[in-house]
Amino acid sequence: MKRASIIIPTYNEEGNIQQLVEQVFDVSSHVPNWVVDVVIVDSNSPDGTGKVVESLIQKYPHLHLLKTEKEGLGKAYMKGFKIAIEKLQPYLLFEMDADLSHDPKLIPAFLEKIEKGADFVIGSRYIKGGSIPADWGLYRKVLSSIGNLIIRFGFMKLSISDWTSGYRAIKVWIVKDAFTHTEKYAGYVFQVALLDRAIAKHARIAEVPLKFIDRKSGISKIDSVQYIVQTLWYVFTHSSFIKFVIVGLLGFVIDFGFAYAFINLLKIAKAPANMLSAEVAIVCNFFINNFWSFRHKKIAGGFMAYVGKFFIFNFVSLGSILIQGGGMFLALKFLGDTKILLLGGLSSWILYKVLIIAFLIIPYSYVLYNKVVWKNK
Ligand SMILES: Nc1nc2c(ncn2[C@@H]2O[C@H](COP(=O)(O)OP(=O)(O)OP(=O)(O)O)[C@@H](O)[C@H]2O)c(=O)[nH]1
Ligand SMILES: [Mg+2]
Repeated sequence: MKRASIIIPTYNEEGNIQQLVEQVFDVSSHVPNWVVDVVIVDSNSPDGTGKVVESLIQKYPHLHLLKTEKEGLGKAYMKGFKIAIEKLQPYLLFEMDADLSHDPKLIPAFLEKIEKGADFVIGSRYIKGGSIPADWGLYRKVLSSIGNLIIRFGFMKLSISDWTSGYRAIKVWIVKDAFTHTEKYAGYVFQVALLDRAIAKHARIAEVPLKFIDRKSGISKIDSVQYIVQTLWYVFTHSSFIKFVIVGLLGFVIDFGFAYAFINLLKIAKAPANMLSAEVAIVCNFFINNFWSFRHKKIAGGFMAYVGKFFIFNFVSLGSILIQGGGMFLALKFLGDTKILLLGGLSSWILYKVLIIAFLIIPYSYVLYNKVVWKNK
């Protein structure tokens, strides 16, 4: 028999906790091969959540209560994980919200994925069969889905559809390995930090569809502004994206300078001049990206691997040049080759170039650099 510990942080969940505990033990009594414990980490909820749990402990010997200060969701999870690992010696840890948003009936689906070899299973609202509540306001829907897209794109890990879900099953070795990293994240961003760390350690990630049910009792504890700021900051500081953007900006300066010189000094026509200047910038970017932005994925395997990647890089760059040239050609043809009075008489090609780079070249390059040139193993 393997042991799983379900960690449930609570803050003012008096109206939900009894029903949740009953449901969890009902489901877990039917799973073969697993002994399931539940650890409630209650941050001294003023509404008496802790009292309810204490009374339930009489009935459920596998129910445990850890009382903590209110220091945020991440801290509550870390404390719950530590105590469970120490006292219960689990093989697997679960994260689950207390507000009945996470249906305990999914527990067997998580265990099945683990038994099939996954290390980290996510209850995902964004894969087929999963969903977010239909009655969520537009603001929350947009925030959740755009937020996830930014994280997926930032880390260029598009295969994981739900980074922020708080319903997860995680093997103990991952949590132990992540301790020193995740300890720095007290709030909700802890979830992103833990998953990021698991990926860095090559954990096998799987997802099960989760139909997220909106809470019926109690209120949300999430501080959206703090969460958004911390999550964006985490993505920027832990992914290659910010360095990639800096290198891109440098490339932009080189590109711009050369384009300007080609057009104004050498009198080359605008479209080919832009293609040429882009090529100069792209070659510079290859070296800086390899030795800085994507240093952790630096081209390995000797001289020939290097030559091969350089060849591929040039092929990818060709796409960039074609987009630049084609975009510029179309823009000049259909939008006009004039001076824009609203922008102080700026030549229109300059504006087109900025827009082409921001909205076409950056996404195109970031995806291909990650997925083709500096691909992980
Ligand atoms: N122990 C502890 N639990 C917390 C803390 N903050 C939130 N929680 C719990 O973490 C879980 C998720 O919090 P929620 O407020 O439901 O956040 P959410 O699920 O993102 O948002 P809603 O579902 O809209 O409420 C719930 O079980 C909360 O009670 C905290 O500081 N300490
Ligand atoms: Mg909730």
